[in-house]
Amino acid sequence: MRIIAHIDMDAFYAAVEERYHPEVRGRPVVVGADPKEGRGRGVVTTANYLARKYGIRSAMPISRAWRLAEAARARGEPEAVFLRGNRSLYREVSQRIMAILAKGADAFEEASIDEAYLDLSSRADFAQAEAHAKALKREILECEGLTCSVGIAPNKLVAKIASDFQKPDGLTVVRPEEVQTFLDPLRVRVIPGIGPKTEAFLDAKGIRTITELRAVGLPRLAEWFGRGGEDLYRKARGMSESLVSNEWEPKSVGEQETFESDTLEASFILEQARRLGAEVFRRVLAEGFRAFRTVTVTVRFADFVTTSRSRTSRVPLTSHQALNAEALRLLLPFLDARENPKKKKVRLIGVRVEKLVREDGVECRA
Ligand code: TTP
Ligand code: MG
Repeated sequence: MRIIAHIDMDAFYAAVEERYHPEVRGRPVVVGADPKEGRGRGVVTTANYLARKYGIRSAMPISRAWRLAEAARARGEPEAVFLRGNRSLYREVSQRIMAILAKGADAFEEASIDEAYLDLSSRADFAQAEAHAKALKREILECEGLTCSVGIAPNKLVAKIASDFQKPDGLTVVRPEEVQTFLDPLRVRVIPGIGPKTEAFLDAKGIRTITELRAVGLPRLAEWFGRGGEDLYRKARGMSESLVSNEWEPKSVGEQETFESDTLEASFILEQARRLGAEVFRRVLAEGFRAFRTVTVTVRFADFVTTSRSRTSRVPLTSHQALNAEALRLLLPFLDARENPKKKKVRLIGVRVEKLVREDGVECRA
């Protein structure tokens, strides 16, 4: 029998800000773009739980978050603090947390800056695994002053759903015989891989809970989702064999920027692309890689239509000049008739690299 834990930090960036800036502690905190008194562009990166009470959420336009905060203030509720964020600090704190989590696990997988999977199968039973998780939560609170939520289950899929079940500061244990009763009443959206589009599609068919999803036969799911149908069929039953892998590598490094105003001025856009490229390359090196093979450029137009173009080189690219050359080559068609015949203005650009190559020359899984 396998015992897997999934740990996810609570309101991670906002919680780190509260920890390092006592003056914002206890107030609603929003990390993201500059709100500029409601005229700001860009989005919310994360918000603490007090700010979430105002309806503020990750990925929401910062201008909307500002209006929600203003409305709360008008009702006499505490004023929200808007912060730009400090990624290198979050990365540092994350590395210390990962070191705590990795200790004593049979296998460890860093799944993102604030989440990890642990294989605890060598523990005698779920009660032992739960005791281990409680000790980890205590250590993270004592050493870093931060809370997290943990799910413990027979596999990664159910552990991830369980860690989200009682946030913040939660601990949810789902034993093998409890998996189906745990999942059944939940909304289909909790299943990793079901995003807003799939949720809306299923909703239109009257399928809202996992119980309802489980009532749909495999042929019908295959008809709707092709190869993904079988995956969904298994997920609805809490089935997943994927391993906790300590060979995890970040698959991509990227940066994006929303401009102050929409523009089609080539010199400005290319300069921003160079700046993003330099930052991406700096992070590639900082994360222990020496090269990459794929460069992707994303362009969001003023009407929010968003397009990406990628190119993969046969040989590893090892300099920021090479990154810039690729990025500019991919970007230029968006500035003229080739990819932008209507001369739409650009709202945002992004630069990302993938197929990263480690210092020791091993190429990471894409
Ligand atoms: P999450 O774990 O999704 O969110 P969270 O930790 O802020 O809140 P929760 O308590 O619900 O887990 O993401 C972790 C961090 O990653 C988050 O603090 C900010 C960052 N992040 C982004 O940079 N972009 C995004 O789109 C999201 C969702 C998160
Ligand atoms: Mg989190």
